[in-house]
Amino acid sequence: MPHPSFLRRFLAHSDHQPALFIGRWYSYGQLRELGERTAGWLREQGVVPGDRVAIQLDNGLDLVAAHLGCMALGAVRLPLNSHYQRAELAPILEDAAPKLAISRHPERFDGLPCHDHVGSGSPVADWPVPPEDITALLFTSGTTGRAKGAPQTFKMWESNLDALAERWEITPELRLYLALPMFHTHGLVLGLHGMLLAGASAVVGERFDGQLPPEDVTDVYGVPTWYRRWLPVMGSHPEAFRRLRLMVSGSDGLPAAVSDEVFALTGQRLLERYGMTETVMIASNPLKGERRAGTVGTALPGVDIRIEAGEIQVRGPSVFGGYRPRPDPGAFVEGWFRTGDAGSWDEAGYLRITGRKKDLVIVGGVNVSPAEVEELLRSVHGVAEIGCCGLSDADLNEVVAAAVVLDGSRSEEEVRRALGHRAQEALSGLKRPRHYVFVESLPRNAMGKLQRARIPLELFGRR
Ligand code: MCA
Ligand code: AMP
Repeated sequence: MPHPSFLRRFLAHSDHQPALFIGRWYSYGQLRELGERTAGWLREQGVVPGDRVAIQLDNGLDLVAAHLGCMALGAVRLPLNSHYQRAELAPILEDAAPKLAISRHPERFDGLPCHDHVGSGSPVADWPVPPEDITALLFTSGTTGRAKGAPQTFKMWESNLDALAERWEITPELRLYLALPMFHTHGLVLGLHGMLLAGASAVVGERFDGQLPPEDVTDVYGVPTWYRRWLPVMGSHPEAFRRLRLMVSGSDGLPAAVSDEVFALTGQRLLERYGMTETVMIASNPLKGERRAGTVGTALPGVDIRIEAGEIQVRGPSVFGGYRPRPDPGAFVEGWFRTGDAGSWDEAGYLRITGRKKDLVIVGGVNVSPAEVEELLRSVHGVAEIGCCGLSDADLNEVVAAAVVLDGSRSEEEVRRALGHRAQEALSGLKRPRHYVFVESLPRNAMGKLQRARIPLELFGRR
């Protein structure tokens, strides 16, 4: 079977070239062999091309092996946030129906065969085009509360990664510091696949630890929270950042003050870009031209952007084909994907993100659906109604806050404690409300629909 050029290009890099540092260096040849042996093991577990394989792992060799194994076999990766608890995983597993899971937490995967490590089998070196070219299914927080599956094709990724490579001048000489979790587009597609497609290399970090970036990296991809947390070490070790070729910020709005402080300390202007799981990257500031703080730059080559009634809409070869298995008829209008982000063009033709038309809270670069949090906390005894929103936060940009109406059966203190316990057991850390307020009623419109956008000012007295 012919390989799509995405796979062909990955397979063509010279065997001895360094690819990833994960405790030690792995060359491209070693990565391919790792993938082929993992594919053999997956086949022994009954996985066939087109089957979904759930991967709930932190950055590390097993995660990379699982991804490459699926590619070598033609299976579909189902990357899952490694922090997700059983209640957050259940609807995703129901929709994606994976054949098996790989996770250090088998107790989160009721009834599904779950392995806590990746195994090794006799090599399978097919690297086929997966059915419909779908190589991964990425679930993204829906505004409805239920995460939505966005199928990812090699074609989407290749066109987008080539556009980024052109805009950011990505060459095989580059070395990325890759500590973003490889279960989101940012770390998985731009980080891992962006480097492996270009024949470049990456030093994999298990997570962002606020320490200096490794000495031999040239590029860093991060979220605003990273750069904010890095400010003290930028002050004490500016040369460790000054020597970098490129520092990219994305996934969440970069406050101008952070951008300016980084610049003052290191002489580096963070390059901000904008993307979404459904579209991969949409717009970016330039590598060499003016990087305008407060904007996300201009459309990437091949991407069309329009602003309709204040909403950013996108089309082009890197935009996905629609949610699965639950299509959302409102996701596209006249062939344009509706991002739910509000935007405008500035005087230089750069895109500015001015707000969100969707009910979404972004915590440390991680999307949180307030509706999902409400759904998981509503059943706590003593709660009559609950409404969640985002409140600004000096570390994570935003955190989740909850306004609660009591039903009178328990005291405020008891309900507060019970909500804390429930959040601890049902929600991953960044989704847990950090602020609670107890109120008589929630803001609703004439139809009785909860108006989350009014909660911050009306019930917490701040944004
Ligand atoms: C940490 N926690 C999480 C996550 N990471 N919960 C859910 N999802 C996560 N990804 C938990 C911690 O375990 C902890 O829980 C609690 O949240 C907060 O602890 P904290 O110490 O502040 O967290 P941390 O471990 O330091 O991590 C914060 C972080 C990290 C450095 C901001 O989450 C991070 O690197 N985020 C980047 C996210 C990202 O890649 N976003 C891209 C998606 P406990 O209290 O139980 O210990 S958006 C995307 O892909 C689009 C396409 C785009 O434009 O890029
Ligand atoms: P996700 O669904 O996880 O792919 O997150 C996509 C969302 O992250 C977008 O719809 C935006 O709301 C937000 N986002 C990504 N990059 C930026 C950015 N540079 N500035 C502001 N918001 C961003």
